[in-house]
Amino acid sequence: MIDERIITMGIIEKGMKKLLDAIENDIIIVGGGPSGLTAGYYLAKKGFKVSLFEKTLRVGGGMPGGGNGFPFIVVQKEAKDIMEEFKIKYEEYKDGYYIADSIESISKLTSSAIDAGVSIFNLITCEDVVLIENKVCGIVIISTAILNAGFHVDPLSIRSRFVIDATGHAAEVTRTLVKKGGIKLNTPTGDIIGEKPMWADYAENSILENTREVFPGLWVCGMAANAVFGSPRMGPIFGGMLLSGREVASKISKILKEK
Ligand code: 48F
Repeated sequence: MIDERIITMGIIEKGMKKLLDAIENDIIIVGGGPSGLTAGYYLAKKGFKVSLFEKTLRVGGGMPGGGNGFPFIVVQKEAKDIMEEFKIKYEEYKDGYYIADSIESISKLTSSAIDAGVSIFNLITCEDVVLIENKVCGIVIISTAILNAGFHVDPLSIRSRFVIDATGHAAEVTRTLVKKGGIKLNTPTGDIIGEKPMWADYAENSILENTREVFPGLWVCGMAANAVFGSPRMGPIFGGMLLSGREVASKISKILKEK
């Protein structure tokens, strides 16, 4: 006989334990798109404790939708080795342009991140940061369902040594910090400069330089990095997202190892 009470107990116990384990982290990643998942994979593989929060029901961000709903992504040759690391199948379309199935791609990024040790939470929104003595030390989280219902319910706070804003075009974490913190970012204007119109080549070439610490404790990667530093968008070419995820992981790993 199947006992519903055991099913309930199992789910509540595991869910509580998972959240309790995420109160203290080396790195918190906000956003489960391609850049956030890639960053999480490389950081967890290095042995760091990583929790990733995604506000929607599923991870994937803009990747599964490919271009205009055609479920394919393009990746340039510079990111081919990352596709291979994740065992994503691809074919060469034209010299230096590779095409992969967008759903396979995001599935493999996700399962590799989980296998490497990233703890992924869906349906949780990061609505604020923990800012102590001018350093971002964590984030403030709330159930997306509660948030969307508009109820007046207080959120919960968790800590980390670094936070990565991988929220894509909206750069939501950085935007909240600027709005509420009254601080200056490490950008030429001290503010979020804002994403520029489409220019794939410039966008993909500037993303690695934009992948950096934008305020003590807060890093940006993926499309959030281009939005914060005022670079263009790039459309359904995803090499930059993978490269930026790996780049932020490598830069943060170096700092944490030196400490
Ligand atoms: O948008 P998204 O895929 O960001 P990315 O990793 O990749 C960008 C590309 O998809 C594409 C592009 C390049 O080809 O231009 O847009 O930079 O994933 C961002 C994820 O963050 C989640 C959001 O639901 C999405 O899945 N997210 C956004 N704000 C929050 C959040 C928040 N406040 N809390 C939690 N998750």
